[in-house]
Amino acid sequence: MSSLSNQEIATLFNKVAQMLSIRGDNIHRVLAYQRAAESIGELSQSLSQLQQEGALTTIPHVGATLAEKIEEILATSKLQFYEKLAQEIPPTLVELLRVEGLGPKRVKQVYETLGITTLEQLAAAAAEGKLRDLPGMGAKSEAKLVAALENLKKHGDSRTPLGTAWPLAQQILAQLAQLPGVTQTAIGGSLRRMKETIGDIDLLVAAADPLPIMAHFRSLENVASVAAAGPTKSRIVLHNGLGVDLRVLPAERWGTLLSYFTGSKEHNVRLRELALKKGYSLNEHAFTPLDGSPEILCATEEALYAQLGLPYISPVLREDRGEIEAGLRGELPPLIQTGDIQIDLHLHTTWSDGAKSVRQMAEAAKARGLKAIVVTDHSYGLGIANGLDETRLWQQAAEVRQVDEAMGPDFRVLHGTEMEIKADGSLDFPDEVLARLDFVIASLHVSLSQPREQVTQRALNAINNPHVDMLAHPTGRLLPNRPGADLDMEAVISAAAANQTLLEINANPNRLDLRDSQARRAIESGVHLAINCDAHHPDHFDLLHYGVATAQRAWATPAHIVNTWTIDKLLAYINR
Ligand code: DGT
Ligand code: CA
Ligand code: CA
Ligand code: ZN
Repeated sequence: MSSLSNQEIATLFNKVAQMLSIRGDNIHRVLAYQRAAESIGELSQSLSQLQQEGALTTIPHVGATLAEKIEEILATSKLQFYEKLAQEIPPTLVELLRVEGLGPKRVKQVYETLGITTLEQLAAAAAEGKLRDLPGMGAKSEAKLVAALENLKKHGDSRTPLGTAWPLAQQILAQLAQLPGVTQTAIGGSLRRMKETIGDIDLLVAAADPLPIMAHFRSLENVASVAAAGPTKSRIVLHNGLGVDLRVLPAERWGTLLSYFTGSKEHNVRLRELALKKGYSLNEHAFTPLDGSPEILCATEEALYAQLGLPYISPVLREDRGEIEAGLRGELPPLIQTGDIQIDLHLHTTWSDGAKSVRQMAEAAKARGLKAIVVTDHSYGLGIANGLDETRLWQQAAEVRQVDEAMGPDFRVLHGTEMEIKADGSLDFPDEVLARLDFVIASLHVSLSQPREQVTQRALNAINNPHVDMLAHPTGRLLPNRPGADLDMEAVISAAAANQTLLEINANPNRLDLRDSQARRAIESGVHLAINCDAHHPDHFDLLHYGVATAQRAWATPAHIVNTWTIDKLLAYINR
């Protein structure tokens, strides 16, 4: 069975770093764990593979000591050092560091003086006015803390990003699929609906005898604890804190099982209402006629929907946002599919903060069946990303033309920029530079917390510039907890519609920006959308499906998404 993933080990190291900082350890020791966590998070190879090659110490910021710790984790799924540290510094204290303005010293203070170990206890103490009398506090800082706690509660719940949960679920499902007696497996819940964040993973299995499957599930290697163990339902908690529910029913009930546990709750309520109107009660087991005649089993979801007089409704639409009505009218949209995507308009190379050359990125895109890309490295305003000034921009243009030639007639490589919208609302390049590029992206990366009016005006400045073709990841949010700019999205959407400026659905699962609801508004307002991977590494092209799913949740059809067009059609649309 599998050992902890790179991501889980990186998370553990980060946790250790934060616990050390609360304990008051030397900053270098804290940073050592933090930097190692960062490098591990960016590895493209698995740690166990590196270990087998004896190459753990080739990881940046991983020396002999940390390599030993990684080996221990890989072998035992545990870290003694962490277990010991946890007896001194309760791991839940790390949660307190998420409160804005609360540093490690203060966390230690509230723990040592008031015995506070959780966010809830902290909120209660603040509400009771117990914090203002601590040395260095006061009524004013207490009030600030209350506000920060409320903000965290609103935006920072503990949901897991889609991109984290998806591979984990696939991995567990693949193991269950191999068990004897298993005839069907599926992901259910919000994960099957491809919501941007996931409360827990729901897994569904069809098998005549659930017991051995349940037993195997509860003994999977990455299980931290078993929260429930029933005859047809179990719940485990993984080491990263994510809960996983498993339900097992016989194959002849697969359709009702899958439908029920795919949800959403709201969609299910509507299905049950429809069923009642037709004289049945509906649950995960079957349709049960109210007149006492025998139950009706559905082996497929298609059969279930047909029983209700509905066409099959894709899981991504099951949110009770009009899909039932559209289904009854026969007007469900023909949703965009990943295979419809032909071009990617937003990616990075070693010219700025990307990992690979123009040529390597082009080859990677071509290998995935794309027909064209636009190279859009950062502009100089984003100094930390090694953004390009004009001189380097035109040097890069020459290289891009060369690679375009070299790739042959069936693959096009165009030259653009991802240009900073500066804090004062001005753009990084003058119009005459922009006019000479094939494609111009404008992005907000800095000063995202400006007041709504100010930050919206910055976005509008870019959209209203005739040389700007697309606004990338419009709000700049990062999932699950960084909310992004407080944009007046209606104003942004109307300006984009008026100027024929594209808005992006950034496919990176940490972004998914525009989000589904905003993308749907944009489509309804006549804005064309682009789905791009914002690839900084060839692997990132594989994130496309997250962006496509978000577009599907926005009811997007191929006609709404410019990446389904040929590059010539796109260039004509943006007047180049
Ligand atoms: P999540 O986990 O918060 O991201 O969202 P879901 O949708 O995965 O919700 P979850 O895990 O609580 O339940 C999975 C599905 O099971 C849910 O989408 C619909 C179904 N379900 C759960 N509880 C209820 C319920 O009380 N009523 C109905 N109708 N369906 C339920
Ligand atoms: Ca769930
Ligand atoms: Ca669940
Ligand atoms: Zn980018």
